Parts: sequence; structure tokens; C-alpha cells
Amino acid sequence: MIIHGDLGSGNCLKVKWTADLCAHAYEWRHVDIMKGEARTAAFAAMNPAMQTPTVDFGDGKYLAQSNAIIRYLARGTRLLPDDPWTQAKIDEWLFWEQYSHEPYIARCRFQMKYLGWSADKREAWRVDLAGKALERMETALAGRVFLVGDAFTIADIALYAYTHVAHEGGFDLSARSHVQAWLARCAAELSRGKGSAP
Ligand SMILES: N[C@@H](CCC(=O)N[C@@H](CS)C(=O)NCC(=O)O)C(=O)O
Repeated sequence: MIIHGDLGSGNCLKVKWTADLCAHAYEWRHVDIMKGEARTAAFAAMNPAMQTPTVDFGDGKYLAQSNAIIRYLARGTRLLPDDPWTQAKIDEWLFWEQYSHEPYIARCRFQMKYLGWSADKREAWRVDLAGKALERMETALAGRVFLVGDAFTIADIALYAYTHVAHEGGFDLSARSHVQAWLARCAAELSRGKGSAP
């Protein structure tokens, strides 16, 4: 399996972390999107959306969309328990992350970290929605250890990806104690090492 991605991208890191925890063998191929390396005909042949992460499974099968990829890689492991209701609650977070979190927090981070914008150049509406997303997480994590059930799952991986670097998008997490404690728990899980998920 070849993972095409950039280690500076939260969407790509979700895939690396999941592959590592599940002990999937892979080759990492760096794609520099700032140099247009995802906008080539060769890349489009793998993923017509021309985005990273894209995974080449080596048998003519390609998969894109970070949350679809981690869902596929984590099947049969503790990161995606078999129980249908648990999976549905995980999916709820995965869809929410892509529609109500990533477009605001990750985009502000991209503007500041990659385009060199100052915090005040960010669009006010986007900053507002990013704040609402972080507030939703703070509320959801009050009295909880992880986002779904009592255990670390791909829901946590998906949300950790851009929440742990929210400060790079100009967001201050210091007043969000539940999010901060959860980030530390996620970091500990991610550092448990290759193959710890099954
Ligand atoms: N919804 C997609 C978003 C992927 C995405 O936006 N990828 C960015 C990097 S984080 C990218 O490859 N952009 C290349 C481009 O737009 O040219 C996912 O979750 O994988």
C-alpha cells in the first residue's frame, strides 16, 4: 500500500496514525500540494479530486477522503468496534468533522501557516464557525474520556488531526479544559506505537 500525502496535513496524518496503530505495511510518498504535485495527470488518474491523502492499494484500487480511508484501514480493530450503534456514533463525528470542523479550523490554519496570513486577515464568519466547532467539542467532552464510548476510536483520530494544531490557525484552546485533557489522552494513545490497535 502506498500512501500519497504530506505530513503537515491533518487529513494525511489521520491515515498515517491509523495505518501505524493497525500495523499496516505501507510506503509513504510525499506530495507537495504547494508545488501542485496533486494537480498532475498521473495524480488525477489515482484520485480525480486531485487531493491528498490518496491511497494506492497496488491492485488497481485507490481510495481517497481521509475519513473513508481510516474507516477502511481500521476495520476489525479496537479503533472501529464491530457494534453497529458504536460505528454509527463514530460516523456521526466523522461526517461532522468534515462539514463543521475541518473547513473552518484547518482552513484558518492553512491561511496562516501556508499562506502566511496574519490572524486578523482570516474571514470573520470562518473564525466564528471554528469557535462554534471547538465549543461543541468542549461540551461533548465534558465528563467523557473519548468521543464515542469509553475507548479511543477513529472518531478521536479524525478530530485530533486539526484540533491539536488549532493554535496554528489562531485559536486559543487554553480556556477549553476538556478539549485540552482529551488532546493529551489522544496523544498518549497515538504514541502507543505500531500495531497497538488490534
Ligand atoms: N475531504 C478531503 C480533503 C482533502 C484535502 O483537502 N486535501 C488537501 C490537503 S489537506 C489537498 O490535497 N489539496 C490539494 C489541492 O487542493 O490542490 C479529505 O478528508 O481527504
